[in-house]
Amino acid sequence: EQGRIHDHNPAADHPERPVGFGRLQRKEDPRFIRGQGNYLDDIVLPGMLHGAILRAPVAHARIVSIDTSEALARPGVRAVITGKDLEPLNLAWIPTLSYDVQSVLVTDKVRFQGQEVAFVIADDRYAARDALESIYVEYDILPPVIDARKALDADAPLVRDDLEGRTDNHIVDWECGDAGATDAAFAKADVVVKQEIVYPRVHPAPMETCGAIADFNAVTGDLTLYETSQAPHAHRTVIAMVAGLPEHKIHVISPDIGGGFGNKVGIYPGYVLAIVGSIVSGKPVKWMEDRSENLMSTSFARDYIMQGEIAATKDGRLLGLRADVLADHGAFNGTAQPTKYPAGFFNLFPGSYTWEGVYGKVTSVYTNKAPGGVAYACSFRVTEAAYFVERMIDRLAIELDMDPAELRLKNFIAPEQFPYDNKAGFEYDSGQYEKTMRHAMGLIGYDELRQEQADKRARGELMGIGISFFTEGVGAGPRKHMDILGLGMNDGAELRIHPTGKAVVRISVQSQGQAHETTFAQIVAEEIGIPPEDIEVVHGITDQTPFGLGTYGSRSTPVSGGAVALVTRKVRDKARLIAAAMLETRPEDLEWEKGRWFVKGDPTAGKTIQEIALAAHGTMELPEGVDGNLDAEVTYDPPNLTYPYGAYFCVTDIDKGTGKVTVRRFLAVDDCGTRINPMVIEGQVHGGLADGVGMALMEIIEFDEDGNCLGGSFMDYLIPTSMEVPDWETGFTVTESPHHPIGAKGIGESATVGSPAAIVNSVIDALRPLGVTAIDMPCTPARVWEAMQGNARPP
Ligand code: MCN
Ligand code: CUN
Repeated sequence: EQGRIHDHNPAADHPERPVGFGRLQRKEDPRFIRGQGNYLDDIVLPGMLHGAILRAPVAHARIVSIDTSEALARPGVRAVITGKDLEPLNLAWIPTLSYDVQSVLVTDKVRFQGQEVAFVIADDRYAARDALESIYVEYDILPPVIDARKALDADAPLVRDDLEGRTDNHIVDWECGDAGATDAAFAKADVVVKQEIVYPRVHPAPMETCGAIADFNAVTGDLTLYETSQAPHAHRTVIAMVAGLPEHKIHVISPDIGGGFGNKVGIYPGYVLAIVGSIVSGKPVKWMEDRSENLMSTSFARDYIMQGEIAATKDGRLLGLRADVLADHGAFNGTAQPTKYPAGFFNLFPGSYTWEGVYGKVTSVYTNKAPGGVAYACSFRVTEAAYFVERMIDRLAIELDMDPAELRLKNFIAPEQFPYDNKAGFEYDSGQYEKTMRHAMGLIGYDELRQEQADKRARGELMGIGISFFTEGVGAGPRKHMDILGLGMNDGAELRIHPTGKAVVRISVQSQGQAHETTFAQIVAEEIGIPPEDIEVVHGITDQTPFGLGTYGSRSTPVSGGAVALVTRKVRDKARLIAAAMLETRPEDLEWEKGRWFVKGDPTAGKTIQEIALAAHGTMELPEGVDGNLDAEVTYDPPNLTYPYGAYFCVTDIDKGTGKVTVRRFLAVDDCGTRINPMVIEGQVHGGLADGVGMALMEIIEFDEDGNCLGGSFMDYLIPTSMEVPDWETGFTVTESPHHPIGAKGIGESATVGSPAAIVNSVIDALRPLGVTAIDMPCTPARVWEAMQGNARPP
């Protein structure tokens, strides 16, 4: 029911041994903490060979020649494959997830540093890697396009001369909102502020890099493909289409995954090369990238240059918001989002507020950099949208000389306005923004912090308080609007209760660390009363699970979670018919309590789900229309996205001498509707907050003017450790999704979406006494120090 809120529900939060929702310990942890996980590189198949990829050392160059003869002659080397070898197989180029094509191995010219040039197959990893040094490639170096701002210049080099008829680096223009209504809103305004906001290129950098093992059986025609994949079913379909192999002969297995964060959604050249390698060698072939390969060539995130304009009355009523974005997609348009959303869900840029008019425009371009753009816990670009609007609100607060919390409180969408049309094409399902905001302000002690800050400022110390109040849209999606490569974004679920009352639920999504084996068992347990220990969750193996689109965009709970709740209810309904026959009564006369059906008015006359399961497989005469066994399957098509949100507060201290930023406190109050496992939710939030500190203060994938990647190792691409993050403070409110079967919304990306703006707003707030009104990420000591000298970019 809309509007139910419980700030804290200890009974649901800390039951001793939860039968359904609650703080259940993760089922997967015993194997992980004992080192018994089974990751891709743990898998060894008999006779397996190893592949290694030769990568381009330059960003833009025509290939003159490739000499592989010395490499082929080396001991242990079985084959060396180049683009020319792939051309007759029609595999030199493959489709991207955005209806572009990407190169598997270069045939014409290199388009980014680190691009795949040749593939060596050898008896072991060392032989394969060593042989790369014996391949001689002659490059004719071309001037690259590195700065997206120059990509559309008339004299810019053409990145994609392979595409017929193409004369420039423009990919697509996209818009949302109402330009006319926005102009009218701006015309009324007392105050208009412009601000450029850059969300730099960052990388998901999962702990486990990407890899694949292909095992092609030439006799049966079966291809077994082990791969680091967030979407095994979608990968199988795409591979069937690309490789021309029959889909039922392809068996994708996604084993334990050591973090995905959107990095494992796409299909990388290495996966295709492992398949080709297995077909040509007749042996299983493993390919596993190293850290630099991962950072330099696989899906990056963001790279949005955003021009913002915000309009308001002088007493702080928001009127209009404009966003004009230049998006750098790299050399191939490989962004992974629903087809109709080429800028992802940037439609969320109006945020949590009411406006008279909003207008957003995104132009994407090709550059000589690695492809990607949609990754790193982004909720399909809501990261960029939320960062944009939350920075703009703070920028306006500075102009109005108004408290940023007060400005937000004044303009929130009110609870009774839901479902709310955000004027940019999305309909928010539910929210109680003011309630959540005030809860967070109480938890952090907002007024006391402002007092402390005033005292410190009087002493010349730099302390900042930053706020971000974000709204996400997760759970793609309704199939009528949302597909990837034509595949509707729905998910299946199958539930089988065995004669002894133990259950197996099969799902189409794939955990990369989110604890699906625990939480999906909890959904079944909540709905049918079997303890979660007795419920096995099967995922990641296409042969054993129903079709569905996989895990990204925090869609597992909103979509697959809905499927699991509904399939369990279907089994429960079947159990009711069987129970009625067992109790010699009518199904309408039965009532459900967690775990059993009993006769209304006679609680002693009942059958547990375990008793019913046994009977369903037994010799009793089943009621008319009921078949034997206790199982069901569904496919769930969600009616809308779910819209989780949160109020985040960050307190920073800045060292005046060095510009070093210390995050002293961080509070995240999240609302993800019904909470399945509060411990897992907190884990998701803690991880996402650490991501936020990384992006706000340390992480960036930069390039020099020749296109050399300056972030290709963990020496240069800095990720936060326990030293850089505070002890997280969390809180929550619960506003159920009115359309989700259990009222749950996603949580997996909320903290990454919400936290960067809170941190950067806090840094700017700390630097206010020095006249600073803006700074771009990452707020490294050097950048902060420059801003302190009055050199912040933009001024
Ligand atoms: N959950 C819950 N109650 C809710 C919502 C979610 O208990 N109301 C639980 C779920 O049951 C699930 C977990 O929280 O166990 C995350 O659920 P959900 O929000 O549905 O997100 P997904 O499972 O679809 O995970 C995807 C999301 C994405 S897109 C990125 S990116 C990211 C993230 O998850 N990558 C991760 N968190 C990650 N966490 C780990 N450890 N590793 C990654 O690669
Ligand atoms: Cu955008 S990263 Mo997650 O959706 O896999």
